[in-house]
Amino acid sequence: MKVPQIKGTLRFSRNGVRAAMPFGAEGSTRVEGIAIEPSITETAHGIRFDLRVHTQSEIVIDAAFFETDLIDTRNDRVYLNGYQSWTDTKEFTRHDRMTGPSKLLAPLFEKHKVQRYGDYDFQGYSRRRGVLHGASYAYVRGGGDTVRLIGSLDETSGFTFIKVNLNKKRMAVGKDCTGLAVTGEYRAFSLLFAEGTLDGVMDRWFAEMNIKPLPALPRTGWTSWYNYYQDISEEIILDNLDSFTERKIPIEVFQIDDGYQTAVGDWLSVNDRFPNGLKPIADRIKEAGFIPGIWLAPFAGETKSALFTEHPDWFISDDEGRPFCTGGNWSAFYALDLYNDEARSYIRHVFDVILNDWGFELVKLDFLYGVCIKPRRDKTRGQIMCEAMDFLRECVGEKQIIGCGVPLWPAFGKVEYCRIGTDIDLQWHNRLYGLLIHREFPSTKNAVQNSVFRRHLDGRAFVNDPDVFLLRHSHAGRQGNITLTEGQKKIVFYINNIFGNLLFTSDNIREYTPAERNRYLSSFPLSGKKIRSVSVDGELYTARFSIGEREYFFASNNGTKPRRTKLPDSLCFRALSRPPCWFAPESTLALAPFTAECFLLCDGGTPWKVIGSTVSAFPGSEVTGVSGNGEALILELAETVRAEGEIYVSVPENAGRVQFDKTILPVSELTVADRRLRYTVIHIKSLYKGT
Ligand code: 9PG
Repeated sequence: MKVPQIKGTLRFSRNGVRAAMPFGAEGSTRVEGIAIEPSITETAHGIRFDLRVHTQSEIVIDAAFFETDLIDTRNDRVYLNGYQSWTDTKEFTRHDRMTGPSKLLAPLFEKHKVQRYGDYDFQGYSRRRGVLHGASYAYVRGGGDTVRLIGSLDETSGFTFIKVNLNKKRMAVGKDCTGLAVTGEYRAFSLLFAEGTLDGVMDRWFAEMNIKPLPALPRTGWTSWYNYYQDISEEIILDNLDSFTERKIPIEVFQIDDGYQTAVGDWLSVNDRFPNGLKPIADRIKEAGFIPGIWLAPFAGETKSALFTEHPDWFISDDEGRPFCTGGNWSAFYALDLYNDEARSYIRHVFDVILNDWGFELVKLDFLYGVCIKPRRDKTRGQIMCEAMDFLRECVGEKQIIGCGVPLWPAFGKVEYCRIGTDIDLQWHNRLYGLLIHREFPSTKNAVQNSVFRRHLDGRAFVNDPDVFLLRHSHAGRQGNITLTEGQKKIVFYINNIFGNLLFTSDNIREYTPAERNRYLSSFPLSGKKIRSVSVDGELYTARFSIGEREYFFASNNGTKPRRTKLPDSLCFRALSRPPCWFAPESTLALAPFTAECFLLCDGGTPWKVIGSTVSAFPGSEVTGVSGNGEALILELAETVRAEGEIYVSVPENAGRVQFDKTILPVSELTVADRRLRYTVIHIKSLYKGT
C-alpha cells in the first residue's frame, strides 16, 4: 500500500502556557525541552506509524491528532468499532448518522446518566450524516473485497479514536489523552496501516500486536438473564438445571446471571431467594456435568449496596470529591477505583470466595467500562482499562472469563470469551430508543448486526459471544411478553450459530412446543464454521461458510421489505424444511420480511454423500462419517445429536436398495433442474428424553 499521509498536531500546556507543535510521518519536531519523534516503517504486516513525545519538564496534553488519507471516495464504507461491547458497530456509509442521547431529553436522562454507557462525555456527536467515529481500529472498504485497515497497536497509552467525514473524504485519528500530565516519554501513537482482504489485514494486525487468543473452546450453554432477569431463585435455577439433565441436553455451561446478590457490589451477600447460598448450586451444576458460571460486575456498586454506603472512599469521585455516578442501572451505580488498595483487596477477596469456596469455574464480568469512566491526571482511560483487564485476569487465574460491557481492545487476549454486541431484547428493535437514547441499549437488531460486523475478532482476540438466542413462544416463561416473530427468532438463531462461538439460550426448555424443542435440538452438535464471504446490502445479509468439508449458504432479510437473492452455483438443500426441498443452482431466493434460510450445497452427483438432513440446523454437520460398501451404508453421528429427523444420503446409480443398520431402505429419485438425485432416507429417532 502507499505510505499514508500524516499531518498532525500536538496541543499541550506547560506551566499554564498553551502551545501546539505540528508533526508529520517523518522528521522530528523540537522546541525547548520537547521533542516529537515520528517513525514510519514497513514491517512484515504493513506500514507501522509510531509517534513518541519526549519532554524534560511536565506538560499537560490537550490533544494529539492527525489527518490521514485512507478514504478515496464519498461512497467508501467505513467500519467503525463502537466504544464498548454493547455499542452498535458496522460498516457505515455517508448516509448514516451516529447519535448519542438526545440533548432535548437531557434533563430526563440526567438521573440515569445514559451518556456514561458510551463515549458521549468525551467524543463529539454532531448527528450529521457521514460524520462518524469509532475506537481502536477502523477499515475502509471501497468497491470490492479489498479493505484498508488502520489499527492501534497499543491502547495502554490511551484509546485511539478514528473520526471520519465521508462527505468530505476526511479521516482524523486522535488519542484520548486530554488532561494527561507527561514527563519523560509518551508513546502517543502506535498504529498499523494494512491493505488486503478483511481476513488478511486482521491476521496481520494481530500478528503485529503479537496478541493471541487465550485457549478456549466454543461452548453451548444457558444463562438465567433473558427469561427471569433479576427475578431468580434457587428453585428457578435448580428447576432449569434439572430440565437439562433430565433431557440429557449436551450443553456445557450453566450460568447464573444478575439477581442472586442482595445488591450490586455485595457479591458475597446472597439474597434470601437463595437460602442455601451458591456453593450447593455450583456443586449441583458440576454434578450434572456442566461448567458452573456466574455473573458479576466487579467494579460496580449500586447506591443501596453496603459496599457503597460503607466505603464511598473506595469509589471514583468527581473533581470536587463527590461520588461520580457511572449509570442508572439498579439504584444507580458507581465504579470502584482500581488504584485504591482496599478496593483491590475487596475484589480479590470476592473472586477468591466465588471461585475457590463456591467453586464457580467461569465468570461473566460485566459493566467493566465503568472502571475507566474518568481519566486521571497520570493515566488515560485506555491505560486504566488495560490495567483493569490485567488485574481481573490475575484475580481469575486459570478459570474462565466472559467479558461484557468492556471496550474491546483492552480485552484482546485477556478474556476467553467476550460479548461483541448489545443485549438481545424481547422485541426486535425499539426505534424510539434508537433515536433518543444511548447506542448501547438492548436491541435484537443491533445485537445481530454486531455479530456479523465484529466476526473478525472471533478466534483472533477471544471467542465471540453473540449473546443468547431465544426460541420460546410468547406465553412461555416469566417474561411472557416476548414479541420476536418466528422469523426474527430464526435470524438470531442462525446468526449466533454462524458468527458466534458461545451459544447460550435463556429459555425454560420445559415450556417448548415440540417444534421449538426440535429447533433447539437442531443446534447440536455445535460445529466450528469457517466464514468464506459475507455480504450485507441494507437489511439483506448473505454468507458462505463451511463446516469441515461441507459448504453452506445463509441468507436473512432483517428488514420489513421483501428481498431477493441468488443461490450459489450448486444444488442447495434448504435446512429445517420438510418435505425435503432442493433448489436448482443459481435459483432466485425470495425472502419475506424477517426470514432466514440456510442451505447445504450438494452436487448430488457422487454416491454416499449427505445431500440433506433435518436433524441439524446445518444439514450434515451432525454426520461424522458416511460411506458405502456395495449396498451397505455406514453412517456415524456426532455424540451430541439429540434431534429427530431425516438424513438424505446419495446412493450409487445401480443401487436399487440400501442396507443400513440391519434394515433395508428404499431408494428415491428426484430431478432438480436436470440433475438427477438418487438417495435414501435414514430416520433418526430423537434421543431426547421427556416432554
Ligand atoms: C445484568 C445484565 C445481563 C446482560 C448484560 C447487562 O445499555 N444499557 O442500559 C444496558 C443495561 C444492561 C445490560 C446491557 C445494556 O445488560 O449485557 O447480559 O448480564 O447486564 O444486569
